[in-house]
Amino acid sequence: MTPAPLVAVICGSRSDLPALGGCFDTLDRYGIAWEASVISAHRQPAALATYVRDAEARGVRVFVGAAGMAAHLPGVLASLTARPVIGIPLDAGALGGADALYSVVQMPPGVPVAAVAIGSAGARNAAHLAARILALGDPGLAERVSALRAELAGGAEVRIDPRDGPPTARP
Ligand code: AIR
Repeated sequence: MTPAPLVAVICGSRSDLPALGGCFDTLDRYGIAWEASVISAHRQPAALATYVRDAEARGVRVFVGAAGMAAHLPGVLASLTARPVIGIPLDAGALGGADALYSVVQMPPGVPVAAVAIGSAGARNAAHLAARILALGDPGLAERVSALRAELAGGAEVRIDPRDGPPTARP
């Protein structure tokens, strides 16, 4: 039997999915069960509310919302649940993601969204942050978080020739 998802990733459009690959890969790397959905806060508000209620009942602990343009999806998620919400602003329009960043980060007091960076870097960090939240109640996952931090800490390259080779891949 597949484990019940602990993280729900929701994006506003199928056009957002290419930016989110790193989020799914990173959740897999931690061994965190996740599910993904495409539900626009503006186009399908009623479906979003129904989905959140159902996901909570199924045991989802952390919600990740990703959207571009006027990216209200993470904020609306935070209005629908008391569980942690991480918002990924995406570059989907003329403003290069700054529009989405402001929409995600400028939440009113009492309705928090943890905003990460614009685009694929933020998508990866959303997964890392979800892992750290879940690790508070999961010693095995806490070990995996520590192991990845140790891997990063060991990656310093001292006295390199900057003209040598391509940059190394980041987690
Ligand atoms: N979006 C969809 N509903 C509300 C918003 N803000 C976002 C999507 C996508 C962008 O609008 O998250 O980044 C363009 O969506 P589409 O479907 O036109 O490609």
